[in-house]
Amino acid sequence: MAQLNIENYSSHKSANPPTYDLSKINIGVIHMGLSAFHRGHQGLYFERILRSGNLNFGVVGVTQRSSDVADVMNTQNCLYTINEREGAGFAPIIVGAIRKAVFFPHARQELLEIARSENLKLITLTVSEKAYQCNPTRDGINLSSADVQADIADINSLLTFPARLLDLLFARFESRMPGVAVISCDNLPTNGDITRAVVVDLANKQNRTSDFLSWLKSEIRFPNSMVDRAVPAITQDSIDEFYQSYGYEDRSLITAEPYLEWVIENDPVSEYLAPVGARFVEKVAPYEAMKIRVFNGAHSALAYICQLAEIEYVAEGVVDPVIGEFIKNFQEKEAGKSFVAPADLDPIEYAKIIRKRVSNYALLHKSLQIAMDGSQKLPQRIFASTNDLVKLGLSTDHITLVIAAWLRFLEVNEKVNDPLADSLQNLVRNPDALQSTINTLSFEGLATKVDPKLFPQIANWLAELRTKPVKNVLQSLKS
Ligand code: CS2
Repeated sequence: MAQLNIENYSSHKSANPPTYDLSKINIGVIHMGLSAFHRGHQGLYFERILRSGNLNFGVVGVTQRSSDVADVMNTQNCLYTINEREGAGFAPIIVGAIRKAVFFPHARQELLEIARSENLKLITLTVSEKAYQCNPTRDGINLSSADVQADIADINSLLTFPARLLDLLFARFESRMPGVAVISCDNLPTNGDITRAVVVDLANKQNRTSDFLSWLKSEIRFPNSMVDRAVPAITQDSIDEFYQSYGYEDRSLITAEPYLEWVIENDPVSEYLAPVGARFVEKVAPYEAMKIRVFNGAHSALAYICQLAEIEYVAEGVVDPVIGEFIKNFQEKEAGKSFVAPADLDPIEYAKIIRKRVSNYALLHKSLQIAMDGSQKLPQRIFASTNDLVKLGLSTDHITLVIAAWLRFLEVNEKVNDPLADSLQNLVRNPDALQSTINTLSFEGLATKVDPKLFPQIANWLAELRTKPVKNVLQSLKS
């Protein structure tokens, strides 16, 4: 099988290859967390800038916990394809924007050089919700390989992403280069403010000089941002299917929905990103609330319900009459009413578009993938809305059932992919549904606590889910 690489990419005309000169690209962006989401989302914005003729927006993608993704990308000179899929349609584009893919502990010196360079404009992040909790023993990596021995003293103090980010920013400070924007692209409300807080907090803990601290506060911008595009994990079947149609193998293939959105708080980088489709606004918070509560909240709700109903893909769940109706009511009657919507958007219309997007079966978005890391996602996707509904005196019938579905998911699965899985699964496995609810939802590791007034309602749903098929429980709500 011919694998995509620098020698052959331009011959794959039907996959829309770059026509700019790859050798002339300068690195202008450091991206931490080389996820599929980054490649399918921000990677496309940077590609559009390059295609518009500005070759100063090459990206160095940094992996954090293992070199795996970088290794695969390096077997194809970091070229990869984004294949937009809807129905039977394929719309590929070969992306050249990522010019380097490296593993932080192996490439620290090179990254420090880039951090000091004049052309650096932006540091972007997709490090996932849990990374902002900064637990070095959990997020760290095992550094025993010989090639990092020389750097080991420094690297040992550089296990978390804030420590690494601070390391890069300090190099920039020392080189007296102008500040840059650091843009978090993780699904967290006020993601920019949180990033600033963890970095400044760490700088204080490390007793950094007051000069550096004031430079950090005045020169480094942390605009909040809202990102949107479904980019599921790729499967070998999709890679094979793509090969059959396009005649080359892409081991770094990305399948994505056609929808693409990036809303960023006003920042000088709008000069480059606005012309390629990013939206700049004064306040991101209302857009973020809408996206996280009405889209991601529904996504998580579907994920747990599908898991309990043994439905593999969320697209199958959302078109099921019983589950689809439940999700619609969850969005329209509860999640969509829990916050003040952006002035230019109607939550009901928005929710309808989301259900349509989620029903895109060609994405093969697995309910199990979305169900992972629930303890890191539900606080902002579900618990915050729940508490706001209580404050507003509105119905919580659907949202409490979603919380119970998560508890049941934790309870019945032997292995759950979640940093708090061990503790939570231990707590939830209590025959008394109320005790199980109280113990699990009061666990100290959860960033937001659900209002205890709702524990009996959640426990009732949990008791129902313990004895009846999930769809029967959803139906009982309807009648
Ligand atoms: C999903 C998101 O995996 C998940 O938790 O809810 O990745 C979702 O697909 C994106 O946020 C859509 O923008």
